[in-house]
Parts: sequence; C-alpha cells; structure tokens
Amino acid sequence: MDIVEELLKGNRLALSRAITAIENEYDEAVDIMKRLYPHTGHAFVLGITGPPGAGKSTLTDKLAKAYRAQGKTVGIIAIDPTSPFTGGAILGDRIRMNGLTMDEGVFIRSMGTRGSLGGLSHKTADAIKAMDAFGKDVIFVETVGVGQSEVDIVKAADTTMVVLIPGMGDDIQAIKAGILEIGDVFTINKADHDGADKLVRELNMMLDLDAHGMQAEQTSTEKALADQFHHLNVAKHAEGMAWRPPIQKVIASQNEGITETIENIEKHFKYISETGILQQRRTQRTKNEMLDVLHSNIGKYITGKLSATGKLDEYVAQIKARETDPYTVVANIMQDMLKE
Ligand SMILES: Nc1nc2c(ncn2[C@@H]2O[C@H](COP(=O)(O)OP(=O)(O)OP(=O)(O)O)[C@@H](O)[C@H]2O)c(=O)[nH]1
Ligand SMILES: [Mg+2]
Repeated sequence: MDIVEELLKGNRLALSRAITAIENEYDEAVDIMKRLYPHTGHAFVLGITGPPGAGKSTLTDKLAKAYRAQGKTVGIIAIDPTSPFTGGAILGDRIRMNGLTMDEGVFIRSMGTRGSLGGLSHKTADAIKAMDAFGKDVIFVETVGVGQSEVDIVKAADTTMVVLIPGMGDDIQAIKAGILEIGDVFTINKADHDGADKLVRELNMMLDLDAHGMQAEQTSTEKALADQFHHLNVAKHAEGMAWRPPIQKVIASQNEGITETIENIEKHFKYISETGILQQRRTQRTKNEMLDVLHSNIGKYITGKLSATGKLDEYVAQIKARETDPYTVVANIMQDMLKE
C-alpha cells in the first residue's frame, strides 16, 4: 500500500506504519516525511510532562475525552523512556486510557527510546507531523519527568502542561528551574491527597519571584536549565505582558477540574496566538528541525567517508598519542571537505 496516500485518506493502519517507519528509521521514512510535510501545520500540540506516576496518562485520557466531546479528533503520543517499544502492547498496561482505544477519533501511540540516543525528539516531531497530516486536531505528547531529557520534546509543543502532585517534599525545589521555564499551564493532580493547597501556594510564590525577575539567585544548574529554555523564555516575556501560568487543582481519576484545565489550555493558546508568540515558537521549531537534519546529514556523510577510508581510526590513534587534538583534526577535515 502507498502509506502516504492511505494515511491522507484516514487509514489508521497507514498512520501506524508511518510512525513505525519513523521510529525505526526505515529508509522510506524520509520519503514519507517529504510527502506528508505539505499537509502538516494544522494541529494544536499539547505537551504534558511531570514526575512518574503523577497521573499524566489519566489526565490525558480525561482531557482527550473532553476534546472529543467538542468534536475534535485527538492524537496521543506517549514517550516511554524506560521500556523498549512494544508495538502498542504497552498501552493497556502503562497508559490508563480506558475506552479511548475504542474511539475511532483517537489515535494512541507509545514511543520508546530504544536504540536512539538523542534521536527521540526528532522522531517525536515526525510522529507529531504524521498525526497532524492524518488530520488530528489536538495532539498530546506525554513525557515523564521534568528535566534535561524532556527539553527537546517540550519544544515540539505549542502549550506545555506540567503536572505536579502533593507530597513531593523538597523535590519541588530540585525541579524548580525546569518547571518554571517550561510550564505554560500547571496542574496539581491528586488534589484528593493532603498538601495540594500547600503545593499551590509554593508554586504561586515561585512564579511570582520569577515574574519579578529574581532569576539572578539561580544556581548554575538552574541557569543551565533555564538557558535550554531560552527561546521559550524570550517568547514568554516578549510582549511585556508576560503570561502568568495558571495553576489548577485536579483529581484526574474523578474527572474533577478537567473543564477548568481545558479552559486554561485554551486561554494560553489564545494568548500565544494573539501575541504572535505561537508563530515565533513555530518558526524557531522549524529552524531547529532544519538544522537538526542538516547537522545529522553532514555528520553522517563525513563520518561515513572517514570510516570507509580508514582515516577515522588513524585520527583517533593520533589524537590518543597526543600527536594532535580533536579540534585540529576536525578543522583539517572540514577544510578537506570544503575543497572537494
Ligand atoms: N488519588 C488519585 N490517584 C490518581 C489521580 N490521578 C491518577 N491517579 C492514579 O495514579 C496512578 C498513576 O497514574 P498515571 O495516569 O498512570 O500516571 P502517569 O503520570 O501517566 O505515570 P507514568 O506514565 O508511569 O509516569 C494510577 O494508579 C492512577 O489511577 C488522582 O487525581 N487522585
Ligand atoms: Mg503515563
């Protein structure tokens, strides 16, 4: 079957195969993406991140149902950093999305980090595009944790929701820099547990400090993290009237606070649309994606050549013997390549 033609016609099997090709880096994936690209750019992408077990999947399930009730179609990508990809078998177990799998208007896919070092964000971005071209109105991307590894995935989202839960103790301090920078909307889930109000207060305080430009007190780690989010940060403060992330208490398992959460997401989307931040983010994303492909292709090309000619091992030996250094070697390689 012609995967692209079928995908564009709404064939779910074709969408599934396209994502498998993307995930496994099959040769055909590049051709698929080339042909799908003109059909992308319509979906709203919502990133959902937070610590393990915070209720991200439960929440995604409820939010997806709410969007379905509005008549919107939904795509869900769950990034699973721990288990290897299992072709969907994982879904019943780890993703608590009862009933959603029966709904034709919802497409759920889990993606693992198997065999890809740092390549996941690129694959996630392509999977999002496949769902976008398929015609999904809203695409959820669920990732575990708040930190370094989520940074790139978060960049794929228009709006990022950070899910926190009471009883995290000092953890909130540890993840402070990350959450303040990436959260457009905050959800305090498991509000049926003790400490939800305390967490809301703490978070409010941190957001107020942040809004008053007191980032100067950041530790170097926090600064490094904040730098990662620089473009988001710039965008956030671009219009002078910085977005104040709303905080909503939710009991996802009981469907409580879902309507308010959807309202917050929609408010944020309206804000970034009207201020031009959305376009700014999407431009930045397009640029990053192009540069990713450029760097990766150039890297592969040069590495391939060096390996084939045996020069790679030669260089490594010379560097190891301290006859030269990596910088000099690479500068020479670049010069040789440019001469060709
Ligand atoms: N008490 C309570 N439990 C909840 C709530 N929301 C979810 N849970 C439970 O929390 C557990 C974890 O929920 P998940 O939705 O799988 O959490 P997750 O963040 O997706 O987990 P990972 O993807 O494994 O990181 C499940 O047993 C849920 O039933 C809530 O609001 N209150
Ligand atoms: Mg989950």
